[in-house]
Amino acid sequence: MSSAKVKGGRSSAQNVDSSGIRKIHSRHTWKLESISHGKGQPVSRKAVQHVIDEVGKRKEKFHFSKQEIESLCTIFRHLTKSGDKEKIDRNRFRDILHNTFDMTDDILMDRVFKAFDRDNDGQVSMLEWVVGLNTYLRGTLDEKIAFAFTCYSLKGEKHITREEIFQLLKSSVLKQAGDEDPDESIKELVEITLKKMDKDHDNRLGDNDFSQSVREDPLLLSCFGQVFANARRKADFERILEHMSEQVVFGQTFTQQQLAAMFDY
Ligand SMILES: [Ca+2]
Ligand SMILES: [Ca+2]
Repeated sequence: MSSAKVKGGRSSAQNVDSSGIRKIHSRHTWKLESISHGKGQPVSRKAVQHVIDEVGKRKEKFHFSKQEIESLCTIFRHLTKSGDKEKIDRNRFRDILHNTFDMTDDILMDRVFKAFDRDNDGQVSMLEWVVGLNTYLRGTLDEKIAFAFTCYSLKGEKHITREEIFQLLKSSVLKQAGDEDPDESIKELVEITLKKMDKDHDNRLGDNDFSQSVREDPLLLSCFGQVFANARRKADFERILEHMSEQVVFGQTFTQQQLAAMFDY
């Protein structure tokens, strides 16, 4: 994608027909007109440096470059909607998961929120945003297995119970239903799932059961519903990130208008 396409004002932005930036808004209203100019604060170097330092102290492997982390911080600052807010609350985070990554299941969006909210203060900080996206967007299979398992174990315990499997399957299966008695067919599905995945036969899924099953059949990573970005929206987001990070390398930053065009909803 050429930077010229994105740098222009409203009219040239509307002409963009093949860039990721245009695509990410394909299903939403293009809101450049409604931007109040100068709203929000640009992310400070100090804040970005803090995130980069903290990320450097963590044990897990990091899949973002420094430029990309800076871009993620810029996006975060924009998403908080107002310069004085330091964090994203649960409702706002769910909006972001829905609008940016096409997630739809309320229960699972809540679980993804909880997986991001590492310190459990009910909000996602800039650091938690970057650390969460590291797995959510770019995690290795191992990291994704651990993330999905955390999301699926609804009570946050170390196993997924039969009831939880029922609840999760009910929530994802109902959307395509038409069945006379959906509960009955879901119960059957629970038994099939346990038979396939409960490797140690204790009538629930531990992280080992889950991990072993997903290794045998990677499609099982999302067996209880969507906990990662929709593939197309992930690619859109990655394109934006790539473009922003190129600009960072050349010492430029995205303007509020450009960010608003991508993320205002
Ligand atoms: Ca938090
Ligand atoms: Ca088990």
